Amino acid sequence: MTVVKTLGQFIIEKQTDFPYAKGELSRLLRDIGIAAKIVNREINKAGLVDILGEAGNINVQGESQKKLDVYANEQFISALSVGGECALVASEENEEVVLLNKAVSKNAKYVVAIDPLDGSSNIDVNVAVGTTFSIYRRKSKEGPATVEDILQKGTEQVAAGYIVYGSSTMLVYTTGKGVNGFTLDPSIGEFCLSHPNITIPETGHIYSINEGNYVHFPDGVKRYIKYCQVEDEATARPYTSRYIGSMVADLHRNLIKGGIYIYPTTASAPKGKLRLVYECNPLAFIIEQAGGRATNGYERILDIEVTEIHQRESIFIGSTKMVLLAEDFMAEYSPKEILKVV
Ligand code: AHM
Repeated sequence: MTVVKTLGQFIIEKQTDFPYAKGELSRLLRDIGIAAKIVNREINKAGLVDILGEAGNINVQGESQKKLDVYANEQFISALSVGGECALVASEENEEVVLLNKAVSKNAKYVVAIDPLDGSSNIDVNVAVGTTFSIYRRKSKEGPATVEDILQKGTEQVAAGYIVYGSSTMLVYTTGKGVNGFTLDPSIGEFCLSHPNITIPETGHIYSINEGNYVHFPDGVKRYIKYCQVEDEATARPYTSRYIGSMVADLHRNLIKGGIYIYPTTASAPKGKLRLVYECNPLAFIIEQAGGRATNGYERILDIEVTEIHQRESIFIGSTKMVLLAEDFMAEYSPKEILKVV
């Protein structure tokens, strides 16, 4: 008989990894899992938009349709609010941090950063999208939580994860003791452990970058891309180029198969496009826990000072050997001092 372990069972089992745990973090993770299932249900209906009505329209039940990223934001915030373990949320969808239901969360120890629906433009064309989240212990001990509570380096993350809504829906998370992946079984409505102890291959044959921006890339990145494209039997080059344009999906594939994902600085995004707090940091934590590496080409993502919630950063993330080599190209052709002067 096949033994199925659900996300809920797994979280409770793993609570013993933390001898003084009172179950708060477990409940928080469970709340995120619940919201993910609701969001997944709605994403699966996205193709029916012509039948059910576009976002902004009134649907057949007389309810107004919401854009999915707004819907996802509301679902995650409401699950965290009702759960009561989270004091404050920083979301891609909200300019300012959101203080949660004070009555429920007044003793809450945690704060959460989230991108509720990353790569949302892909929804219209039935391509995978994702959610990323980071959990921190709040810094203040009393009173209402403030933005300062979440302005913490990635190294301070207590847990982080992502959900990829793809050909199947998966939730992958870490609490700093390895990485585990759960696939949603729609027939029972549960995330089931499908990928225990995920490790990323030390090297791979996939590079993921939006090459349309090539002309604007730093020289180090241009040279690294050319390196990936050169024929060389010993290193199995040329590598394969794969870019979905949905960071979670690109990262998830590279995590399983081995590869590198790069979103460097460009002319239109001089500090990089992706957001440090709710995109780069959670994914960097996961990839490091899986044995990979995540930097901005020079320094470790998790060590970067956080000064504002929507801060942008460039990222080189994936299989350790590939990221290290890309960093060598950066050091040689785009040394940090030169970039600063430009
Ligand atoms: P979004 O928050 O507007 O969805 O942007 C984030 C996404 C990432 O998921 C993806 O990797 C990247 O932006 C793609 O950007 P580009 O279209 O510039 O390649």
